Amino acid sequence: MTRRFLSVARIRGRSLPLTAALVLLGTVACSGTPPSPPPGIVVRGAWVQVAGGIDQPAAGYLTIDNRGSTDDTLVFASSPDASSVELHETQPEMSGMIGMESVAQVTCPADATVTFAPGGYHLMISGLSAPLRSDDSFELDLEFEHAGTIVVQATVRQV
Ligand SMILES: [Cu+2]
Repeated sequence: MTRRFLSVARIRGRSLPLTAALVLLGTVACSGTPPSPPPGIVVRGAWVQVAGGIDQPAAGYLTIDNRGSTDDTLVFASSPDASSVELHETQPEMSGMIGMESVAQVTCPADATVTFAPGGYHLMISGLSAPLRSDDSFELDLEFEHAGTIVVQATVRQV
C-alpha cells in the first residue's frame, strides 16, 4: 500500500517538473512575443570605420528600423570606449565639396527605416580610449526619446 503510493508519487514527482517546465516555457515564449516596452526601434548592421589611430575620429554607421506605430527620435549617442559620439550628417555643398554638420537629433518615423551610411548620417566618434582593429566590437549606446537607451555592438572595419 505504502510502496504503491510511493511509486505513484515518484512517477508524479517525475512528471510534474516536466509539466512545470513546459508550462514555464510556454509562458516565457508567450510573454516574449509582446514585450512590455514597445518593440518599435530595432538597430541592426552597426559598424565602425576606423581610418587611423586613437587620435583620429572614427565613423559609425547603422540602420534603425522603427517598427512601431509612433515616431521616435535618436537624441543622443555615446560609447564607454570614446570620449564623444556626435550625430553628424554629410551635406553635399553647392560647390560640390562634401561637408558635414552636427545634428541635434535624428527623427525615426513610424514604420520606416533610417540609414546611417557613408555620404549621409553617421556617428562621429572621437577620443577613442584604445586602438580599434578590424573585427573588434565597439559598443554604441543610442538614446531614443521613447525607446530609451539601446546598446549595440558595432563591428570595426579598418580602411
Ligand atoms: Cu562627421
